[in-house]
Amino acid sequence: MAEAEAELPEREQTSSEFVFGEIHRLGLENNVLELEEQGFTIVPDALPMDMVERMREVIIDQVADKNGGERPDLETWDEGNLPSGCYLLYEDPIFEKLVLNEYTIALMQYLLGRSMILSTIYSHVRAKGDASLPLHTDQWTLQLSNPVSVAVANYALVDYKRDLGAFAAVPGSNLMMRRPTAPDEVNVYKNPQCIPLEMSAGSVVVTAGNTWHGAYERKVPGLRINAAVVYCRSYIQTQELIRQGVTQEMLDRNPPRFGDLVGVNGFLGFGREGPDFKKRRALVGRFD
Ligand SMILES: O=C(O)CCC(=O)C(=O)O
Ligand SMILES: [Fe+2]
Repeated sequence: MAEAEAELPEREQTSSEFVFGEIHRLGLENNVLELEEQGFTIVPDALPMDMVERMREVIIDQVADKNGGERPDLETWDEGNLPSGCYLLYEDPIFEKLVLNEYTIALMQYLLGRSMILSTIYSHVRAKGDASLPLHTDQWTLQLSNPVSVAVANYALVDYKRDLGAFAAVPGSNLMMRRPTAPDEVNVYKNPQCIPLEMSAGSVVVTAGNTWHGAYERKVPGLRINAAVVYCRSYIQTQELIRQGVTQEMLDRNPPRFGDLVGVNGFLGFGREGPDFKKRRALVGRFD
């Protein structure tokens, strides 16, 4: 008996075994329920503080560069109107680590399947005087769907409180399967169902692509900075030119999963050398 068992070839894990294996390993079962019921979920303290501080510095450096050299102070800036941080994967290797955050990856794989790819690492930088961010859904280029094809992990890089510019969301809006349109639906202050998601710096809120979300105004001096990491299914056009910028050095210093996430291990997108059929994987179920 034991011998016969030993001869059985090891079966490859199915995608749902892979996805739920990670959810159970990290104890994220309640987060999955929240994603289904309210369309978003928070993982407190998903990042160490030294990483938060470093990312803030890199983002503020880029903002200063785009702002004619004037560097906004994290604690005191109150003029509003700052540029966003963009293409951050290529700004500093710390963002490579961010892309691989295991809590976010586990929850994103649940939403988007294991073949998901990175779409953008963006930073919304707001200060006193800036308007609130209207409620919207992130599945921009595709009709809303369930399961979704786009989702965002929004890392708080400063503490989120309502009047500090907290992330805003409408719990359960993911189940409505429509985008907000009426002016009172879209405005975070006027929509009675909209709530602030308050959390400390280093926490992440993962939001499905059909959930209504935005952000409150910052009413006190200082910057409100996040890192918004969007992932999508591999057939969606990425927001930033992620795959195009990847270097061998980046692949060498990261685990193999990084290559999958930045889209270099896909079957399509070949040049003169032709397709590598070994990379072809069927996308059949929602967790593939
Ligand atoms: O500024 C925010 O936190 C909201 C940003 C947002 O809409 C997103 O990350 O998709
Ligand atoms: Fe968004």
